Amino acid sequence: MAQVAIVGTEGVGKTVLMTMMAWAFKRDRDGVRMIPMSRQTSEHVARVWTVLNGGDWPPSTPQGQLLALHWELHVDGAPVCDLRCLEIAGQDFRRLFADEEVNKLAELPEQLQQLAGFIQGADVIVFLANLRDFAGEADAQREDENQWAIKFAMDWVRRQARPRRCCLVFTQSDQFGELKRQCGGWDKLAEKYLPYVYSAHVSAGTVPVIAVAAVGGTKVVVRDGRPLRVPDGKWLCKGLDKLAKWIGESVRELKSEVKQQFAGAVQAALAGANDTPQKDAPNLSSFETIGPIPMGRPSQSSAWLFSCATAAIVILLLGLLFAASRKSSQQPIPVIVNPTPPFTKDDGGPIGEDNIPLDDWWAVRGQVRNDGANGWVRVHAIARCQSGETEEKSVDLHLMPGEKLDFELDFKTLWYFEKPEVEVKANVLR
Ligand SMILES: Nc1nc2c(ncn2[C@@H]2O[C@H](COP(=O)(O)OP(=O)(O)O)[C@@H](O)[C@H]2O)c(=O)[nH]1
Ligand SMILES: [Mg+2]
Repeated sequence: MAQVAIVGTEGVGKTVLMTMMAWAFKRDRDGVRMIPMSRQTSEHVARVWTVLNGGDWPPSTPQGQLLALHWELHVDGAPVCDLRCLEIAGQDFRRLFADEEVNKLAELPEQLQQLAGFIQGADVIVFLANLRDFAGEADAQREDENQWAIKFAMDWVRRQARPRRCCLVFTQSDQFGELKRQCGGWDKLAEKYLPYVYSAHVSAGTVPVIAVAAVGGTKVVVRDGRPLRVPDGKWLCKGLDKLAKWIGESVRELKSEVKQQFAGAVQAALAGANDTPQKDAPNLSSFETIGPIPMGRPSQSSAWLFSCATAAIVILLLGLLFAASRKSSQQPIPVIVNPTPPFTKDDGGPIGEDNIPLDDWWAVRGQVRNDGANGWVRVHAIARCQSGETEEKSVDLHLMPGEKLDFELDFKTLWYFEKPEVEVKANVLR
């Protein structure tokens, strides 16, 4: 079953959004339904709904606490995907992505590893953002950190080999109607307030922007002599259907993309065009429900040929499985593929003397493929200048069997003019 992850920093509105979605799609609504898959999930929704219905907001999740919510999303009567939301504290999300600690995961606490694994294992990732963290944030550094966390997380997700879908969801949109009108739409708001995310992911049309108002609207009440904005109890929620449908659509598109790739890989294997076709075959592990590859109906006269072809495919697949299982020991077996020679990278920073951008650095890119069991791998590179100066960089990656991930290691302190020699290795982390 395809996996969908819903993530965002603290206060973005995860608890309220998931509760309102679970409540809205508890029964079939326009063909969509969300079925809780754990007692913890249904209990959590009931508890939060009681608080919201009583005209209050749920308490925020304390740092260090990890509550996993899990539903099955059904569209038109059929299960489409597992929908999961981790009730994490946003500090963890920022630490992982804004501070780029995801690059050295093996050294991080269990909880952060779990969060990274959760996002890495998902096929569709919904990134939640509260515009207040961008349009209303007085602290420019915090605003930058919030934006960088989303931008870097999207980069990280989309850098990975298997096909994925991401979307950017503006939560609490009931509060930003006027701002949206002034800017001319949600995409324009993204362009204005999250320019890096917009330029890198939204403008090309690969990441759509969806706005949701989970509680629909709020009213101001006075409690203990202080004005307080609380749900107005009308539940004129907006955007929930759009988000649920986008998720369903994305999963369908991904399934057909994976099917096509898989059919292509089988064809290439049959044609003998590739000596090791299984290495490039897409990872089907998260799409168990895809079913057989459509091959068309054989005519009577071609039935024998069809049976032979089917038998050949079955034998081939069994052979590949057998070979894979023999290879797959208890450890990952990392293989570095396509390491590029170092090239200069310019982030568009200021220009210094001799017209050399001051923020240029050497970058080495490549891919690491796992020919063994599921596990952690450290990609390590040593760059050496002619002057003998060296610099070392590494990144830790979690790889599923057969998975290929891109990596990039940047060397910023080496002298710009001297192109370094770089040696790249990958080792298993225990
Ligand atoms: N106006 C409005 N406020 C919301 C909405 N959802 C959440 N909020 C506000 O955002 C706060 C944080 O929401 P919550 O779901 O607890 O965020 P989480 O930390 O991501 O789980 C709530 O206490 C509300 O004040 C919404 O749909 N509309
Ligand atoms: Mg919460």
